[in-house]
Amino acid sequence: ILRLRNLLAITFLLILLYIIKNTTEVRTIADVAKPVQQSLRRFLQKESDKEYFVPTSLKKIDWHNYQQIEYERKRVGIGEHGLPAHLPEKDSVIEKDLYAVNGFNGALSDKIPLNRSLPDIRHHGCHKRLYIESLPTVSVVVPFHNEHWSTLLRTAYSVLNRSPTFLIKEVFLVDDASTKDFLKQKLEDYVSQHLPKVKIIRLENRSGLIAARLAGAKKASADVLVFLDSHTEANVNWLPPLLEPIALNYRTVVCPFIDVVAYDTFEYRAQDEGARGAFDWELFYKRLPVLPRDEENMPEPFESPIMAGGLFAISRVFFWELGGYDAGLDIWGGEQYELSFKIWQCGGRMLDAPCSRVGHIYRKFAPFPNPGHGDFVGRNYRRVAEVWMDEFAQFLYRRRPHYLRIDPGDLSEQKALRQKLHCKPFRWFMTQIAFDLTAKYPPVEPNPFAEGQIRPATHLQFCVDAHHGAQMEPLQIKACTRASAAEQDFQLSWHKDVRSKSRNMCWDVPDSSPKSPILLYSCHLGGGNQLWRYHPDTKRLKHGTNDNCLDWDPPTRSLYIKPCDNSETQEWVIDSVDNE
Ligand code: UD2
Ligand code: MN
Repeated sequence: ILRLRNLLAITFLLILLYIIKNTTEVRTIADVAKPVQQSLRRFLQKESDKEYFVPTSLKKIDWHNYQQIEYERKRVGIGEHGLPAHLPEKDSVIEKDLYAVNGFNGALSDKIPLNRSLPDIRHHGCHKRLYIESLPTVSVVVPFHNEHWSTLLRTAYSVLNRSPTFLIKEVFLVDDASTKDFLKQKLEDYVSQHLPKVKIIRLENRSGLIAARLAGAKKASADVLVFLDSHTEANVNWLPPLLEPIALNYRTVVCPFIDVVAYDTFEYRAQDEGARGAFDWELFYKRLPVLPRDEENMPEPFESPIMAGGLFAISRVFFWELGGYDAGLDIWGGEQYELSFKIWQCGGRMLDAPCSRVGHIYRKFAPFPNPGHGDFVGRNYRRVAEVWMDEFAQFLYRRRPHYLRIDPGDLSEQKALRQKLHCKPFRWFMTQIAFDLTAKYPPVEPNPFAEGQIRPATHLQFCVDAHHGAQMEPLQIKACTRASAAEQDFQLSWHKDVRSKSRNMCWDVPDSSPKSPILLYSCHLGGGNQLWRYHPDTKRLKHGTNDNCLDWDPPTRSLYIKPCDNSETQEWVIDSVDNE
């Protein structure tokens, strides 16, 4: 009887487990991506053998819209001409609220006209530049997830107002399952009343920007696809410089210069005067200097290894020849590398066009929660590395060993595409296109010169401490502990900076006058304010090139730099120092 009872109990348990397993649905990233992958496959089969745009005339003309330029010149008001703006004190509550949901000043954006004027900050050579009169038509694709209504609409207005009307066939706003009321309920009405060329595409489930761009691109019918983020502003005469190189060679992809729309004041300004896109071996997007010969030819478009991701123009035919994006990429991240590698390795070319400028709001922080798809960025990077980066993938895995434990899903289609298009190896890309990348971002970093806790030689119980400080907060001296070891663990890296070992923060001294504090700032690898050198013989930690030394005041425990002298407070002990 006892045995029978046990048997029954076990059977019952097994049945129960079976029921539980089959009723709780576990959605993995792979499940989410599958429908997009299948529909893309069907689409690509239909899309093969389409013809690309060929210009019918190479005569060059002036494409500026002087009427629009004159109209904008006369405008006055808040945020006009891209000048910095501020809200009155009485709006501070709503300002805070909309900051928190957007990562930028949404309340201020609502006060700035949707068709505001922008400053013309192009290279002086752009004013006189002519472009061929026969240019391809454009479908603009703007993915968005819970974008703030006024920045989304300003994107559409800026495109329509600053482009030749007949070149813009359509503007797709692709809603990646937004939940905000305006976007869900009022957007259709608004655009059908005010912006007839704008069409809205809705994704059923939150699928990410890659799926959203693919959905827009599939509906597009013009010669060229122009992708934009949902918080951008196209500037004067931005379109012809993007289109001409594509008209002349359909395998050329062109990016505009990306300007900064300040997240707090909406000021419009340049981020720099141009750079070539690149990456480091954790796949953070980085920038390399413009080559001297390209500098001489400014504002001629110049080659760039990697696109920033959000803003570019590509022939629709070439985009689909390249298979579009890998539909297995989920939510956000990595698609800029996938497409850039594909473009270069599979017979295309990528340019930055200095005379095309588009402003973009770099958010202060990402306001969206992870949609519950796990480490989608890691998985995306893994997919891209496995398919395109060959033996160089190991340099990513060496820094992020846990990527090797992420299941990248099925890669057979991506690998088949690479074969079919006879794409070149990654080594070719690294030596011919991104040839100066490894000098600045070496795949294998030389060992740090010294590392560990850093203590004043006279008070070994104390340590320099980053105390979870944010950017621009000063470093402190605290009791050495095991508990906050990560905050006391530093590296004198081969970049000659002193960095926190657990996060990308460096010791920075923006002001070199005596007793200036040492601040935390993200490592920029550029020396200057972050340049440090340790001298084991004298125990001095020298900053910059002005003969300043790390120093402290034992009674108050404050930490600062001072001109180097013989005082004992300038002596520091570091756990482990490489003496070679
Ligand atoms: C940069 C790119 C961005 C993209 C990203 C990496 C620029 C200026 N921006 O980050 O275009 O390449 O790197 O993937 O080059 N979105 C969705 N669904 C989502 C998440 C985002 O539709 O689940 C939309 C979002 O509303 C925006 C666009 O995708 O329009 C890009 O997202 P972002 O602005 O958060 O990316 P960003 O600029 O930080
Ligand atoms: Mn963006």
